[in-house]
Amino acid sequence: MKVVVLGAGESGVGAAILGLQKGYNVFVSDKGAITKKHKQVLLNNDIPFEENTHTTSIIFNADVVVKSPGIPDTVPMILELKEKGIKVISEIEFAAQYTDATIVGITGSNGKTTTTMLTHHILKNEGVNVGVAGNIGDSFALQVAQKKIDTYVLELSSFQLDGIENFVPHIVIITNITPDHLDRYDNKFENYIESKFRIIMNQTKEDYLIYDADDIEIKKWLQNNKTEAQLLPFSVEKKLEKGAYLQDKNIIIKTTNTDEFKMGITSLALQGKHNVKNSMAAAMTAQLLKVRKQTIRESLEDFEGAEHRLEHVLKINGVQYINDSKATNINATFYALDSMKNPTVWIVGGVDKGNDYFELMPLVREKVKAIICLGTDNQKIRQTFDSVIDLIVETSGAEEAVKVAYKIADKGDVVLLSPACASFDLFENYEDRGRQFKQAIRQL
Ligand code: UMA
Repeated sequence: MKVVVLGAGESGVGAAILGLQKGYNVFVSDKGAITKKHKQVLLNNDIPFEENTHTTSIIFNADVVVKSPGIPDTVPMILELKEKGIKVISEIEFAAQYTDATIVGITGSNGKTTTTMLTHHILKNEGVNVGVAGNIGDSFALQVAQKKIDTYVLELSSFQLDGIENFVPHIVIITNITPDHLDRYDNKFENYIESKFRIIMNQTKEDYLIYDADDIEIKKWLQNNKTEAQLLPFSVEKKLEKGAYLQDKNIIIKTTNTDEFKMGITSLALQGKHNVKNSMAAAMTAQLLKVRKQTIRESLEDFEGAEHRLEHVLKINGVQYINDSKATNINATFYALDSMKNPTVWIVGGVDKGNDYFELMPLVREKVKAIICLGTDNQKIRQTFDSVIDLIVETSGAEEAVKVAYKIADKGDVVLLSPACASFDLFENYEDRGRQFKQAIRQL
């Protein structure tokens, strides 16, 4: 069977290695230049590839095409492949065929990395042979090729879900749904919502859907659509018969009619309303996987948090520097600004995915003393906030942004990098942006 892998990044190279291992005739095609690291892996494994072009005569000859998530479904070549009846799947779909591990699939617009890492942390502490993959770290395919894992916790983006067919997680968590990546969804929020819900499309009554019962979009979708999965909602607003809720500053979890787990929210390692929800979802997953209550409790207490997500970097001259580079949409930045307790120098900008910055206006008025733009096109940010923020500075690199912030911030202030945008104009990815930001702070 001929497998063509489109894109030679993290997921493409992983899929190629797995394809090779399964005895397929693999060819990798990348429209851009392949990084040195990934090229070396392809060369070491004798996997044929091309870069800076997509040769259609080879690609259209494939039995199946594994598409990297960064390639939109709307590019002409993908449309043509589909027209020709050639199967185009995601690396997640491809890899899932070759593992019988129990899958926990986590999606949502925000909080999915934290919830994924927290769930992994609990399972690991219990001694489960657990792996973490998806929209995070080493690709799922690479791990399926190289390791024998019993349970995978997968963070799944809408791009990865767009290319699934038979993939079915035993437990799904949908953290929340707010507008994101609309540029890839014809600027239609409903298309993005449908994409997220693909995660449950193959679930049966043996499976579970854990979701935010306070989220209007999730509730609406569930009212209008059918799912076979057993529903386990979580809420910080109301008491629930089954699922997780808050009562007198305690999380109460009832995954069955007879069993109850209770834990005070003040002892949670991750504070804040959204993190209470993330903790509820992770704890319910652990309960379903028969983790002992003591392990769940201890793990929720000692978890150290995700890099680039409201990460406290350093305090210099009484100014706290916070790295929230993972905030690539308005909603994530909303959480970040909302949790600021001190005057904030806000570093924002990058590749805008259809942002409406006005949603942040009340928080910006209340908390932000200066804005530092970190992007190549900052016009929309300037236009939105010019009338309420006196000081808006444009910068074109992490080091410059940090130096400007250092000059502006006074003792007691916070410097917050929470871009609300993707990073691809100035950086390799959000991790690169976060690391460059941290390095610049350490050099102050
Ligand atoms: N490319 C083509 N043809 C095209 C367009 C791109 O060949 O028409 C090539 C590029 O030249 C590049 C390669 O495709 O070499 C990159 O593929 P990719 O963008 O899918 O990146 P990967 O390195 O495979 O990383 C992907 C995810 N990236 C995206 O979804 C954009 C990573 O998520 C994920 O960690 C990785 O797979 C793991 O398998 C990152 C991300 O930014 C963290 N995700 C988005 C987000 O969180 O908002 C969804």
